[in-house]
Amino acid sequence: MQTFPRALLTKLTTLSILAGLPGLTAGSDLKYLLARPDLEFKIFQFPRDAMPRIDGYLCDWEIVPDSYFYDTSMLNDTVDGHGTDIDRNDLDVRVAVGWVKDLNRLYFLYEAQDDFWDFGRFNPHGYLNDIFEIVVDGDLSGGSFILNENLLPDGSGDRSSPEYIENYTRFAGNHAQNYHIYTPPVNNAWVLVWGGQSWISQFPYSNWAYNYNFEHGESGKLTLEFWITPFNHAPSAGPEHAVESQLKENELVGISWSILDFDGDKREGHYNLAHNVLMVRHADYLCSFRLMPIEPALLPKIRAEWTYKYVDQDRRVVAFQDESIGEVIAWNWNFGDGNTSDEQHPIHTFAEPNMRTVITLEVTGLIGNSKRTRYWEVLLK
Ligand SMILES: [Ca+2]
Ligand SMILES: [Ca+2]
Ligand SMILES: [Ca+2]
Repeated sequence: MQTFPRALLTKLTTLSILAGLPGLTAGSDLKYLLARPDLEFKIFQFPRDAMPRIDGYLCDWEIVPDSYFYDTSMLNDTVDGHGTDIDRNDLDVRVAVGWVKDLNRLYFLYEAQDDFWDFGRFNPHGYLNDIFEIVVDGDLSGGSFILNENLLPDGSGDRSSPEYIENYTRFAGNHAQNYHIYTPPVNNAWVLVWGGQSWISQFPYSNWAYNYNFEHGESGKLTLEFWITPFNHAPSAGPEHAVESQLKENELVGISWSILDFDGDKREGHYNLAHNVLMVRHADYLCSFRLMPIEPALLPKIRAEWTYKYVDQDRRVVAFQDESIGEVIAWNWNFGDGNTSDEQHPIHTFAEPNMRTVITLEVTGLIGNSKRTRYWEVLLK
């Protein structure tokens, strides 16, 4: 495998975004640039007719198999010294990530049992809350995305310096995004976006709902359901200047989460999935998550589907693409002009102009047939 220096790779990614090229913008299996390269995590694909409703109720996650849930055993406290020896009476969590094909959204389910829910006030550390923090790098660009005071050109570490503010405003969170999610928010926003693009926490770029029944200081179980939109470029200038990450089936995105458990006046733990807390500021330390196809059990046994593209609309040459679901053993296309084809993906030239074509694909599988006709869609000049 050819390896690129990280800086070059980031530059190549930027260039391919600018050029509108596929390849490095998404879909590369660059796992060697990520944390825990021995593991691949899965993102569940919801069928379109079973998208989660963001209401805090989890009935729509019941179709998600257990293999998509990542629990406390996947975490490591690399900050407060617990390592992987996590007391589940102190904190016990379960997380799943989902997506819907052709929507650039990542859905999250977060369930947590905490012995002391800390929220709605400032504690002596200056932190607000129990926090569920996620970082998403939709195109695996990698690289530092939150500027640290130690990385300032002048090394001053002064967060009020013009250089720091300029760098932070221009670059923090642009090519990977960090969400500090308050679990739960009470008198504050639902999330602190760590960077200049707070607009990504607003609808229609995200949406969220909680379900819990406890007060500050009590124990209990919290459920949080939300989605976010990943961006290859999310500038502080606003969404009209942004570039969404295009989520594609079977491709990888970088994700990690960390959980900051405050129990009263002290932090009990700072657990993270990447097993490296650099994940909170640097996208080289995220885990690889694959955008999975729909689970076969959720698909119809057989369903005819097809799309088309004009090869040459003036010459009436049309390419047909079979997108049927299920195990198909035979295709039968009827082009409505007296011609048929038994190819899977035929290219057909129509002899006559026709604004009212009626085209049918019938597929045959081992367990039955399915037919899909489209009326007046393929326009022949
Ligand atoms: Ca729901
Ligand atoms: Ca706790
Ligand atoms: Ca807590």
